[in-house]
Amino acid sequence: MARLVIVSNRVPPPRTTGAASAGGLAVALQSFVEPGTLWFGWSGRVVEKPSGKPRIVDGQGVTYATIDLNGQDYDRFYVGFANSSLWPLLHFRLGLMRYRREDFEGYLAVNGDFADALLPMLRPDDMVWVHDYHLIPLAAALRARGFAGRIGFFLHIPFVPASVLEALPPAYDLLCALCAFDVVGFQTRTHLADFLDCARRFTGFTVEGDEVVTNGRHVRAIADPIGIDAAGFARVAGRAAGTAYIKRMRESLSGRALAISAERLDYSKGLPNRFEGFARLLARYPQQQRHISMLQIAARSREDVAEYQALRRELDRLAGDINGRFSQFDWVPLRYMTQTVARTKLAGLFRIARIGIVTPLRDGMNLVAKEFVAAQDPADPGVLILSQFAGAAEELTDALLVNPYDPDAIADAMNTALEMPLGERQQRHAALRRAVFEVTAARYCNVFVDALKPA
Ligand code: GDG
Repeated sequence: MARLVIVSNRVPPPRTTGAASAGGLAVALQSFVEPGTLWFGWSGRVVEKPSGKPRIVDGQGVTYATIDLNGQDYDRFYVGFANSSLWPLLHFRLGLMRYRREDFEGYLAVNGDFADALLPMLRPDDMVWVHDYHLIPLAAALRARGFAGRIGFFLHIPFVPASVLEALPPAYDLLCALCAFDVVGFQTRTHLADFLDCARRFTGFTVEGDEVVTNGRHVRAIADPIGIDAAGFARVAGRAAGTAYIKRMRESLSGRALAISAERLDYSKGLPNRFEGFARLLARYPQQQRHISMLQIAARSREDVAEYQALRRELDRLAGDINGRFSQFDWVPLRYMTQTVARTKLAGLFRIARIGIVTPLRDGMNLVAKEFVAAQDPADPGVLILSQFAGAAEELTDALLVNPYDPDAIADAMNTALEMPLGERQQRHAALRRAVFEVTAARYCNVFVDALKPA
């Protein structure tokens, strides 16, 4: 059987269990990789003179190979084009997009370095599965160096309509680069349709059904929503609920309902609006004061990007405002942490929460929404409040769907969730649970790999 080669910007530490890793990609793939798989990417290290030779570590039969970056590459490729141009653009935030030609050149150069380091490790019949927006030019770079095997790409974040994409100066180059893959995968049908429309408009290639035809080659585009190991997460959550950590949490709540949010501290996640929504709940529904405690876990992320530093300052201020305004001497409404929490503890916290609040302004999928659902006790489940602009909203239609730009809508949904009778909570949760147990991480991987297999 053909070997699977996974390429992603960051490579997780070999087979960790329960370690704090606040990224959706690693979480979904870690459980799927089989012995024999090669996983290649950046080590996360910045050094003065990278050797260009991969460092190889074996973890339960999986080979992890990583290379280092130098400071200039890190600035241009990672901080620059990937996280200051593509990330905001593909989350519909043109006002935050910063583009510099040298950043794009650095992005192409690092993709070339990835291809140089990976190529000697590849066998002709390998299936290469490339992940996410950092590595869009990798197929073209591998092809230019003579690799003729199958290469697929999955975009974890949203794809945008042509009227948004056209703001990016190298939009044409990126679309051509995407068309160098054999399979291109997206989280939702909406992202897929936007990609096909952009390919048609920007490149002049023809589109036939869900395929782009480029000089006789066919690029197949698929929608393949990512999921979680739902049964595994439910088990971990159930077990965690009995631990001393969760017992301490329950004691600290003194019978109050817990509302929980957890994510990377990122401007796509809609944190300021959510904080304002919570403040409006307390102001407009004063009867809920003292009956609710909100826990926001916002794991620090991309601290070298200026927008993330600004967001952190804004959240510090908003959290202080809310607690200054509403706290009583024996009740603090908002608990705000920027450290990561171990995965098992997080699962236990989800389990005992009465409300899960997931309100990104845009999100490719959002796995936290799915984890929250899986973690609930079906007999007495919590309520999920979910942004209509998360990819997950296409599947999780029985959540309380809100427009995350409207803090009053968030406040109303929180009040509805607090007042929701048990029967309705159970009904909604049963439907959500079916969806989360159907579209799992394993299904996501199998669908992609099946599409990538040679015909
Ligand atoms: C990208 C796309 C897409 C969060 N805080 C902690 C922690 N987490 C874990 C969550 C979840 C993962 O990190 C986050 O996944 P998301 O999907 O919610 O978000 P992104 O990191 O932005 O991921 C996203 C995803 O890729 C997969 O395709 O869904 O749309 O943006 O598993 O539980 N984990 C621990 N401590 C924390 O404090 N241990």
